[in-house]
Amino acid sequence: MFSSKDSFKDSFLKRLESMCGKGFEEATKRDQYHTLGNMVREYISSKWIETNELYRSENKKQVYYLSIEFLLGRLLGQNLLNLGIKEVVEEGLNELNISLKEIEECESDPALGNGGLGRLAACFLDSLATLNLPGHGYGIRYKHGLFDQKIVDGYQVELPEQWLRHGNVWEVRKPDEAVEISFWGRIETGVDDGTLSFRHVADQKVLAVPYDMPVVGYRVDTVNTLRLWNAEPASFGPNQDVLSYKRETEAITDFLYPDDTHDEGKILRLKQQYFLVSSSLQSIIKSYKKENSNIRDLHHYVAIHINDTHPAMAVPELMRILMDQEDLSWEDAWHITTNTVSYTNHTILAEALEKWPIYLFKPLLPRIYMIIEEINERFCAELWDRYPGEWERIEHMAIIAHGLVKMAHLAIVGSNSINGVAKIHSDILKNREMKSFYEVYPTKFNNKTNGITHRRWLLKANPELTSLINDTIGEDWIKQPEKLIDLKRHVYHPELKERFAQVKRKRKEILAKKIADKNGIQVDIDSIFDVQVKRLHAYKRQLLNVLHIMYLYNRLKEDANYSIQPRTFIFGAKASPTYYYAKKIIKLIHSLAEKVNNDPRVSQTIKVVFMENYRVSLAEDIFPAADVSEQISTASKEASGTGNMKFMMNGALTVGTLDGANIEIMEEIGEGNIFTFGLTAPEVLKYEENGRYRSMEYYHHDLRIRQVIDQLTNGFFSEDEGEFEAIADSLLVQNDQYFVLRDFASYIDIQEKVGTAYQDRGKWLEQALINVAHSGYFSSDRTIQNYADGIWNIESIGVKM
Ligand code: 7GP
Repeated sequence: MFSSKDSFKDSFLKRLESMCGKGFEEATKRDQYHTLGNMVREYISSKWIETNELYRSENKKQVYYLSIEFLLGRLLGQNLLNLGIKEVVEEGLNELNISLKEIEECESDPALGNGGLGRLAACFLDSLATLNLPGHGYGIRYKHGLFDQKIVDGYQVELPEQWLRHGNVWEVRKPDEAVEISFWGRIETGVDDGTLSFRHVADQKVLAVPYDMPVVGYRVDTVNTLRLWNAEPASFGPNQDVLSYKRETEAITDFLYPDDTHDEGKILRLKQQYFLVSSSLQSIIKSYKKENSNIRDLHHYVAIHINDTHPAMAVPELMRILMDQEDLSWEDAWHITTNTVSYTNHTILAEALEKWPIYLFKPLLPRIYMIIEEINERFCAELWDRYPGEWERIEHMAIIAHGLVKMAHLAIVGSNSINGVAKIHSDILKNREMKSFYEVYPTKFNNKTNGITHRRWLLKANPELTSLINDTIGEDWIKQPEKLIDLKRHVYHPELKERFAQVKRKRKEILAKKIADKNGIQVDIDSIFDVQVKRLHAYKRQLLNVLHIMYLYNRLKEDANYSIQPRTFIFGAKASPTYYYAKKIIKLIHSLAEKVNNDPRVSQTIKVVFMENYRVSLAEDIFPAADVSEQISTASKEASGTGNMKFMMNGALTVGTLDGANIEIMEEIGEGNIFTFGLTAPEVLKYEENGRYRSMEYYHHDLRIRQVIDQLTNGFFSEDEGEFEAIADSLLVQNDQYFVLRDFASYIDIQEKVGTAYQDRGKWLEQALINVAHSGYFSSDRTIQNYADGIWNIESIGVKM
């Protein structure tokens, strides 16, 4: 089918007819997409079967990555690339006058995630398969992924996302492997051989039906599985209100919660979490039991990873299965469970820490709650032995306290490994946020610095840069990304620099065209493309970026002689639908864009662009075109960041605080190749402790600050002077929780340096190339190998066809 372009063309045309019931002439782009997708999936299936058979016959340890989010992005292009059939397909299609790129655009982004945590899970799947590691994702098949963002008059409007509307060519429904999930009801107590036994008698049963998607490794025969669960009615009993039962069950997988670092605390979310955990564990245990007779060996063959605390009920659910179904004692079940489960923390923001009220939890999941109570009692008893009389400490560490179940505590106590996602983040966990737990379990805590898959974020997103690297250092780096460092020897060669400049220019042209089409704004290719794309959050400080632009606007207006390197400020961000402040920032960016872009003189120097509906596919056009990467979170608040790595890999220079992985990026490339500014994490934490920060002082003492803050409420932007009052209040009345004003001056300074540095073109290009050369360390292949060796204890299994 894909052996040559002629055989491809042949099969494609035949398949198009048989699948769509149309001739070539009538077929739409979407028909072509479905045809090609179908052919690729079929091509994958033999490798997929082979992989599964090998995993069964080798019977080695496998890891299951449980995550409430997988932010995959489009799959057609990535699969073609990984399978090594992209060229054949592209050439064949060209001869039929079809553009592969246009076909790819028919695929809707599977946006089953919000941001960092979900995208990391997707990068990890790609690395697991590529490294031939037996590892699979388990998640939820949301009918509606993250909302589509429309901007209307500068305001964000959310539209339901519809990725399944035209079907999903990659999935295979497996009704035979469906399992039942129990909610509500009561616990039946029995006596077996003199010991008490418990059983949950459910009031509501829901069917979890798996949809499997293949995860194709790069140029290997390994095809792992992403299993996404769909909720359906289990069976209809007599006297049942059939319609409402159907509605209630299906609601479980209807939509993704559009919040990332904020905890919603709704019962539907709790149902989603248990639904994911229970279906995944039942399925994992079933397949384990097919090959293994002794359940007591489970932890030697199975590792279960929980991506943040959303799947933390894996701990009590595994206990339930081992005790209530496999008849193990508490002690044996606990030994197996804690040796099976490991946990990653993704944020220290207090508002993200999941705490479930008992009154919601206990009636919905009575047996799970009962097990958590027992885990808690035993844990507190241990603490009591260790810290006799220290009530406060024990209350503070308890899993259940003050009417709440604390999911992070459950995850820590019930797992064998707790990791942060960048050095500084893991240190903050150990020394502050989770200090008391670190004292009890010092060996459980570790760091695994995040990474990104260079296959999507370089090979797929930036083929131009990929070819240039191949021409310069050969292709070994693709399989061994750390070899990108070989580029370093060449960064001073004028020819390489010139070719890199051409690549960047071409990618800026592509993005500029998109901006012209979508926003109707003409941007200057020779200006610095200065980009901040990520979720909208106060701690990420898009506001600091905005205030800097306002300051530049004011200077340019006031001083006809003020001259700077022209810049295009590009934003992309979704705000959680209920996050009032974040939505106001989006409106502010639009108001600012209107002011700046419509000023005949200022707009010759700076422009502001907000790109609607930021998502994986759009990101693939943005990263390659960036000159400057904005990573300006309040130090200590961004656990790692991964956008920072994507920019670096595409040769953008970072303007950043010493936060998250920015620090490790700096360590890799050297202080001279990054623009850092602002408070450090210890300084921020100290302010937070001593409460000595007074934002008002900065307002009074810095005229630049006073001017821009006054402009938020004096009618400068809008007739409605109240429009941005909440933002001004956050900075002054609420004492600027994220130290925007404190870091303002140092941000302005560093941005001035950026402008000057850009004018030394030769040096800038060298620095950009140094960034690319060092980005190999931030490949998720390195991260996943660290997890495999340091946490999961799994080995690669080479599938060979
Ligand atoms: C994010 C962190 O904010 C980001 O710094 C990190 O790079 C990313 O995870 C991957 O580790 N956190 C989330 O996306 C999130 O939802 C709440 O955190 C649990």
